[in-house]
Amino acid sequence: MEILSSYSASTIKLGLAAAGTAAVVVFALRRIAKRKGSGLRVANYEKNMVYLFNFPSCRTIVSISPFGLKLETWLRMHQIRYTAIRKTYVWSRKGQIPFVELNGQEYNESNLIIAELQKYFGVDDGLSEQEQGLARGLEMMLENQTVFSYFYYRYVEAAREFVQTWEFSGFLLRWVLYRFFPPGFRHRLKHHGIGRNTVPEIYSMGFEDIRALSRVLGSKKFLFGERMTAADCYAFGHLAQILYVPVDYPHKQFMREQTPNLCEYVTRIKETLWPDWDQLCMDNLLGSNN
Ligand SMILES: N[C@@H](CCC(=O)N[C@@H](CS)C(=O)NCC(=O)O)C(=O)O
Repeated sequence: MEILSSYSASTIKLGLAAAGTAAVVVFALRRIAKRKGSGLRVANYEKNMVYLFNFPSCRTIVSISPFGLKLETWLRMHQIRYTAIRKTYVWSRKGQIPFVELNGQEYNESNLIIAELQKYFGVDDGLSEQEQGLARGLEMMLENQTVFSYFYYRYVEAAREFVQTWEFSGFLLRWVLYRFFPPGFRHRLKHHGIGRNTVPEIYSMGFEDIRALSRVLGSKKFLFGERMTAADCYAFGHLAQILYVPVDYPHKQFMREQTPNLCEYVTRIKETLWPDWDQLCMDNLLGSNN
């Protein structure tokens, strides 16, 4: 009897210690996640070089951030000189990635960065006013709804599978993250609004967005014809997450079955602008420039 009670007492102590440690780790992670950058990261910058801060790569995709991938694709499309700094936890002043530094100044929020760089480097997509309106609508659809539809899968339903692809993070961090992501994202998506729907509804909203994009593309080479524009970079940033992150998003199957034109389009953009894709994935796999 005595042995039994001392056994259960030590089990309780062990349980409390484990719960305490987990609480401390989660608290520390939340602090890291919320840490905002201060001051410049690149002191000896080269004039007119864009320093892009992004996540490290995983085995099959250059960036697991759709926003970072979009921005880097846009820089490549305009052949703007940039240096990618693929670090795990470096945040902008607003507490997010991606962000850039240019000539000693930080620019953050990917769409605002593109607008600033468009002005600074004098590049323009040459779209008509009507096309600009459509491009804006597609951008808002992708970044305010589609993204949360497929994020629901990777951060809530398949968090464990998704976090396994983060080879740039240590085992312990991945273990904590896959437990932390589902409740964290459920909460976030509930406040966004999409998370109040049933799971099939959340996915079907994403599918309908993808179908709309496929209809706009039709049989054209790019969304607005023969020439790539910023809208193609937005689309690529998100669709590449669905096709190349090795988790079984229902959106992946939807794209393969229902929107083959979009699958070919993603391959076309990757082959045109990212000939070094596989090499970059391997080079940065372990966050080698962390
Ligand atoms: N609207 C932002 C979204 C950026 C974003 O959500 N970045 C994620 C990584 S993919 C992030 O920094 N998350 C940390 C956070 O939101 O606290 C943009 O386009 O730059």
